[in-house]
Amino acid sequence: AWEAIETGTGNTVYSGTVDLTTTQSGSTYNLTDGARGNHKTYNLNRGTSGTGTLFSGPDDVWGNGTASNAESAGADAHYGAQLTWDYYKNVHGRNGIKGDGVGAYSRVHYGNAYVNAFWSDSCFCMTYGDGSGNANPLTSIDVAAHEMTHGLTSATAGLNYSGESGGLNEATSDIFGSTVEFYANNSSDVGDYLIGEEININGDGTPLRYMDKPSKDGSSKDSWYSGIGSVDVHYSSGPANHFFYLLSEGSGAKTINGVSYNSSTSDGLPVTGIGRAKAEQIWFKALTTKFTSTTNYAGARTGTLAVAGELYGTTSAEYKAVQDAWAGVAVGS
Ligand code: ASN
Ligand code: ZN
Ligand code: CA
Repeated sequence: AWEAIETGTGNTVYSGTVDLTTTQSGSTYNLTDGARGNHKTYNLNRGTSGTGTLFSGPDDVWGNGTASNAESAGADAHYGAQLTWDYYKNVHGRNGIKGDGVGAYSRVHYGNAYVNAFWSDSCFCMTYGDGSGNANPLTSIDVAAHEMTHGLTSATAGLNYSGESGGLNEATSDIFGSTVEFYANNSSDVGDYLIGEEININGDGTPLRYMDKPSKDGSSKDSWYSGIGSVDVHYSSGPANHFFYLLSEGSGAKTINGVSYNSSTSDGLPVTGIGRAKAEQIWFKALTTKFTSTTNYAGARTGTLAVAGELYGTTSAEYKAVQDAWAGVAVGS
């Protein structure tokens, strides 16, 4: 059968009605993104292995906006992968996770009431559970971008997933989870410095993580300390998430897209932000040209300062902001 790249309609759980890039094969439409390395979205239908079935059907409309329709979470996952691909291509000049234009794939409806999502290097794919009660699939934009970014980190710096490098790996996924959500600029799902605020994983509407003040989640660390390498990587990520917030937005109180933040520093000194657009360039370039599998917090400081020097010069406001933001999370020289 002949194949054509099409623009379908996704009625997502979290992002309203969106355009999805799909493929038409004969009289069948598939959730295969022909414009982005043929990234595919599969329905595991509660299975936990293999790929289940590729979402396909006689029309190019996917889901109905509620999680009770099996296609809806597929539409979210397809959209999140599409946005993340576009973000890396348009903002950072990277063509796909490995930079080779080849797509990965997504699997939704993993297991029964599975309350997590994950990236796997072995399948080069990301997987989403439906959440408890199957009401809140873990398919929001920030979660999708978080998981896909694990693939990027693996393909670049290769930050080991334990100790301080593990915290930096997790923070990289949160940082780009946030920046992709801002990039989406979707009216149903505006950007913020919160992770997982839409999936209601805590049951009380609170997010999984807060980048302006990581300790608000009850477990994450706001600042570096010797020994932080022995806490869970989802909590030792705190200082790097906090660094990224301070570098982007500066210290103090601020409201962005209706969300209020208040970020303080461990040294009590103010930080003047340089804006997210510069901060994300610095982190991406450090990740892809300076960080290695064993980079720790001190190394992240050295790497981001080196990049700030290359991009803006060592006497620039940007360079000073990188110094000040690291000092604000107790990572010193
Ligand atoms: N959602 C988690 C993550 O991406 C899954 C995990 O802990 N492996 O980090
Ligand atoms: Zn993660
Ligand atoms: Ca978010």
